[in-house]
Amino acid sequence: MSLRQAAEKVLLGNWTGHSTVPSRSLYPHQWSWDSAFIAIGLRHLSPRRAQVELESLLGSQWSDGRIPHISFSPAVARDAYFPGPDFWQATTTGGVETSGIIQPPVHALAAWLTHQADEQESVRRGFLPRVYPKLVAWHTYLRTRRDLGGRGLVAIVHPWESGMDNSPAWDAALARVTPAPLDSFTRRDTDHASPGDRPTDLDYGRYVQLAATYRDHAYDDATTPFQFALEDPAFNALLIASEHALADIAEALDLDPAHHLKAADELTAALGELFADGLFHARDLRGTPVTAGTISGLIPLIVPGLPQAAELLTTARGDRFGLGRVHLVPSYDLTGPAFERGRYWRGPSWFNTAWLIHRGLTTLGEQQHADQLRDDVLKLAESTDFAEYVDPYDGSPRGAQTFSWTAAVALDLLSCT
Ligand code: 2M8
Repeated sequence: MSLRQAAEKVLLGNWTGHSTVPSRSLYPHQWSWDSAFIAIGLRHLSPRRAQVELESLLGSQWSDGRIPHISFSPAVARDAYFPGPDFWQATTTGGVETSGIIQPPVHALAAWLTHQADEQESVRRGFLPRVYPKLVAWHTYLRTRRDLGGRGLVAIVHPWESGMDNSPAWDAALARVTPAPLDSFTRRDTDHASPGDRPTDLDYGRYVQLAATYRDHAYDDATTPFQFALEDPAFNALLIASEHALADIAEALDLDPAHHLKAADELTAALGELFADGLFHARDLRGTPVTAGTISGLIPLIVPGLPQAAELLTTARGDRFGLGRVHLVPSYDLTGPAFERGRYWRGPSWFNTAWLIHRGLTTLGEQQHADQLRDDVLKLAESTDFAEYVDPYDGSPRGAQTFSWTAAVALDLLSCT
């Protein structure tokens, strides 16, 4: 079977009829940023399905504009994943059970790429006119309700909102949180993945505590006493890339793109304040400066016209991230004190972040680095049976296998020859 056929098989196997689960075992519902990456790959298999994937996710959007990080499937046992719907207690006006937190805004970018895959089919189905207002409402939620620092950047209020749950960048902020008692919940993730690769019980207790506090304040951003509030470089960089995509969508709809370009410029200027010593760093709105260097700090490479791009590229190629010398791009500084080659977001390399860095390198005209990264993604997707993530030193598989976004980004990069 060719790599293309194998990747398609994974996406077909994880398709539920209107959306795709990240993994049948570990993550049996629809995840927000996973769906965006999945659509980017799915558009090569079926542009129509890619549209349906994004539209089904937007079907779980809240009336305040937020896109929740999980949209729960009623067909799956309520306790198959923890925290499940009974924990979050959040149901949309349309009756969809969801979580209450969010994930990085890759959606407008995914919608624009999906449209471009088959413009005729997109126009015939009225795809852009339907999704554009919802994507605008999503960005408006982020830029108004989530500018908790008042500096024009979006803040995350839970490590899960970054998509990089266990990153060392959150360690100091998390240490301030009193964990929920370990006997008050039952983890499900360690039934499916090696406990040594996953967050510790102590960290899980803190995740549960932060989510419960938000829930107990009805997910109200104005009144919740957020113990954890940080401006994350990747989250904001993805919002900028998505504002550029909204400008493209607006133009395709004969609307004025100017306010999206203005938003992108304002966010890019504000993001610049997070740059120090060759890398972007998260800003802790409740604590001291974050010094941990993570892949999040490199992801601004995807921002068109980024003033710091050349310095960032030097950091990516240096010893801390070893671009071209280790597998993909490690999630955390290889020389950092918290580095662990196998543990969740504390060192191993992910395929979705490699796709983002590849896009940045391509835009910058760094074709040799981009091609090398692409070849590594394709080789590892095949050798690991589409692993969730890999050891950056030997490329061995970690976490779940037949993982959807791994198949999706491989399918997308296969088409960039
Ligand atoms: C991981 O996050 C979930 C919580 O959302 C978990 O650990 O249970 C992260 O890798 C996240 O980025 C991803 O979206 C999710 C599903 O693939 O799994």
